[in-house]
Amino acid sequence: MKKQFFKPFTVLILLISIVSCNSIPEPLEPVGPIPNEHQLAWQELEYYAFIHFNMNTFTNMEWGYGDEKPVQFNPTALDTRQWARVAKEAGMKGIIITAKHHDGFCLWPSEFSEHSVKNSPWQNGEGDLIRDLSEACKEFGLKFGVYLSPWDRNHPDYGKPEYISYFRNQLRELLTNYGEIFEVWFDGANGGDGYYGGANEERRVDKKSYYDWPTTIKLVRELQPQAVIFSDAGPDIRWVGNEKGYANETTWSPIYRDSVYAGMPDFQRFAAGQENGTHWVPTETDVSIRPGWYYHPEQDDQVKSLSKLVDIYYNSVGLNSSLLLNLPVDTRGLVHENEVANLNALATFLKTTFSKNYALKQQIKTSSTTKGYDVNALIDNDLDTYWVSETKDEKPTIELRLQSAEELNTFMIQEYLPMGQRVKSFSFEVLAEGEWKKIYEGSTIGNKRLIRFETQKIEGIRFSVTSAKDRVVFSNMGLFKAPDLNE
Ligand code: FUL
Repeated sequence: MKKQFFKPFTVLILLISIVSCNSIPEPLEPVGPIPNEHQLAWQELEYYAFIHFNMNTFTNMEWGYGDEKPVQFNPTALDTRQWARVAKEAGMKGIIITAKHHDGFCLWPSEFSEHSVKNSPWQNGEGDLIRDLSEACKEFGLKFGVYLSPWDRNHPDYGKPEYISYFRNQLRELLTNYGEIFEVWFDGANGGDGYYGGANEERRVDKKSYYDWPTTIKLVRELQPQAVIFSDAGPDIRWVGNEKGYANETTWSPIYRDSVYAGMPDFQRFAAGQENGTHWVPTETDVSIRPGWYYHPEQDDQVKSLSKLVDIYYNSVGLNSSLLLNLPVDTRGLVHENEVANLNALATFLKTTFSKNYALKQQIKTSSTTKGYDVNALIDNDLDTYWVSETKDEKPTIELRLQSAEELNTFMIQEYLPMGQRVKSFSFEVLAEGEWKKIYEGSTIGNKRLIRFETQKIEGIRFSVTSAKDRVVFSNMGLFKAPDLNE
């Protein structure tokens, strides 16, 4: 009998599998620690508001001693909807409010304290600012977060174990009664002199052991599992290491960590993160729009200018961080007009800049591509699709040519975070009048890297990774034209 090696059907199957084999993406393993789903969702927010408004607003202080009287809290025209509207129009994605600062005064009628709005003249003691603001945020489609100071200069038990139960009871109230919370903010400043129920003394605590942070963190997880927790070293997001609005040129999201507590003294080593860190804990850049965190009338003309705010934006959001911009609400209970003007100017600047991505639909080529991935994923404005270089390509390069030369000044690139942070160094060039010019050499990328350059007519760009932990995985790339900052 004659043997028939290839039946027509078998040939067809073979052909189909050869063709489809090329489009099945090669499996990819993450490198190092990676963000969890809540950190990933947080990462996309990028820009949101801090509001410092509390007893200090009325005493014209930054750190109240704790001996203030609830009667002093008396805003004349408090309107949390105005705060939310301002934040929304500014392009911010949420608001974090100082529910209790170091002086211990509570913006909600806590069952566990008399030192709260319930004993103030505001709304005859019937008000609940946390409720009002959480509702305003919901109405304006903003996320809502709370700052609860671990230090309490008013409470008689501060420094004793009893205070920790009080602190957790308060946290439970905040995380139970006001809907979904996106971020819980624990300040590192704690321990020192204070009123402490009339003791008027110095109380130092062991920041690491006194608060028993693991139990408190567990409580947050139980009540608001989607919330990210901020402190100097996380657990979920970490301090950028300064209050000026500037992240490090090198910013690794991974850090080495063997413990977590608010007020860790060695936070400086976390500012840049560590290439081979063990935990994914990205930075958050907190900065006030005025010199103070709280409102002081004498600072009315010191609201940061548009160009300063733009600089801060590029050096936080554009350096693998998120921008938590503080608005000191005034004694009326409103975001001051001077803030509103500059916030709106920033919103217009950002909208004008980023609404048109000149890289879309342009010709793009790369030095290599892992089988099954498409370079066009870089210019599809979709965070969930990504391009992968080949392992053997140690210096992957992306080159983009514009159909016609354009006057541009801004470049953007994003790593695909679910696969970990990989890039260690890169260089960026532009093609102008037929010549390649090196514009910038940098280190890490992470969630987003923004590069500004002098406005010039360019024909294309080249982005080269000069070292990486493994093959690189990018989700998006952009070319933009920012308006001139003539101030
Ligand atoms: C610091 C605090 O001591 C300031 O008063 C402010 O709340 C700032 C955001 O964090 O550590």
